[in-house]
Amino acid sequence: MTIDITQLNLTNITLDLHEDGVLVATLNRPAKRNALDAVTVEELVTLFSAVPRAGVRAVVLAAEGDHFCAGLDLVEHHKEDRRPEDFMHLCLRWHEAFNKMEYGGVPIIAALKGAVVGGGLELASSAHVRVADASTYFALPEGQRGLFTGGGATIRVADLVGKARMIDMMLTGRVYKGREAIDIGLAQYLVEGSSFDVALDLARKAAQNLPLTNFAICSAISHIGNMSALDASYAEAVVAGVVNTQHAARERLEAFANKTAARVRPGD
Ligand code: 1HE
Repeated sequence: MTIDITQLNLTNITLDLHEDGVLVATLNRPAKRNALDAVTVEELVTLFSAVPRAGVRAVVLAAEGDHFCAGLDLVEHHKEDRRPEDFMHLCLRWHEAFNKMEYGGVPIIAALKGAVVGGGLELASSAHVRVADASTYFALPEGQRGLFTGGGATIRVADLVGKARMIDMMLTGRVYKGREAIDIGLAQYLVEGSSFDVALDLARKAAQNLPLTNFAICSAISHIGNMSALDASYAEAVVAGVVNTQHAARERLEAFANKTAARVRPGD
C-alpha cells in the first residue's frame, strides 16, 4: 500500500512534495532554532518510516530560520528532569528516526545553514549528502553542557571525521566551518549561495536514478559497512545480483550500447 505522505499530520516539520517525487521536509521551529524536542523526534520517526513506502524519490531536509538545528531541546530536558531510563528510551527514539533515515533506501540531502550542533549534527549526519553554505558551522557542545551525545554521533560523526576529531570537538567545544569543515568530512559541498537551492538540484538528480538502485546506495552501503569483509563481499554480490539485473535498467543499458546515452565527462 502506498502512503500519501502529504496526509501525515506533523506540526514541527512541513512537507512539500514536488511532481518529480522530491519531498522537501522543513524543520519548522525557527523560534527555538529547530531544537529537537520529543514531539519533533516522534515526527521524524513518523516521516522517515513513511518515506520509503510513499513513492518519494529523494528528500531535501531543510530548516526554517537562520539555523539548521540546535540539537536536543535543552529547555525541555531541563524541565522534564528525566531519569536515566527515560532519557535512554528517548535516545532510542532518536536512533529509530535516524536509522530510518540512513537505512531507509531513499536519498536524503541536508541543506545546512547556521548552527548544525549537537543533536543537529547527529541529524545532519544521518542524511546521505550534506550541503553547507557560508553561514554553516558544526560543533558538539555536549561536553560544555554537561551532557553526552545520544543520537548516534559516536557512530556517524566519528565515521565522518574520525574518532580523534570527534573527541577534540567534544572536549574543547571546537567549531568547524567553511572549507575546513568540508576537508574533514562534515559535509560534501560548500556553496556560495543558498545551500537549499543546491540541495534541491542534487535531490532532483538523485531522483532520476532508478528507485531500486537508490535503495541499494542508501541502505546497502551502510549495512555492508557494519559487516566483516567476508560477509560484506557476499552481501554486495547479492545486492548487485538483484539491482544489476532489474528490468528497468535494460533501457539505460541499451541507450549506452546504441550510443545515445550521455558519456561520463569531467564538469566545468
Ligand atoms: C533552544 C535551543 C536548544 C536555542 N534547546 N531551546 N546544543 C546546544 O548546546 C546549542 C544551544 N543553542 C545555542 O547555542 C544557540 O541558541 C544557537 C547558536 C543555536 C542560536 O543562537 P541565537 O543567539 O540565534 O539564539 P538564542 O537566543 O540562543 O535562542 C533563541 C531561542 O531558541 C531561545 O528561546 P526563547 O524562548 O528564550 O526565545 C532559546 O532557548 C531557544 N533555543 N537552542 C532549547 N538546544 C540526544 S542527545 C543530543 C545532545 C545535544 O544535542 S546537546 C544540545 C547541544
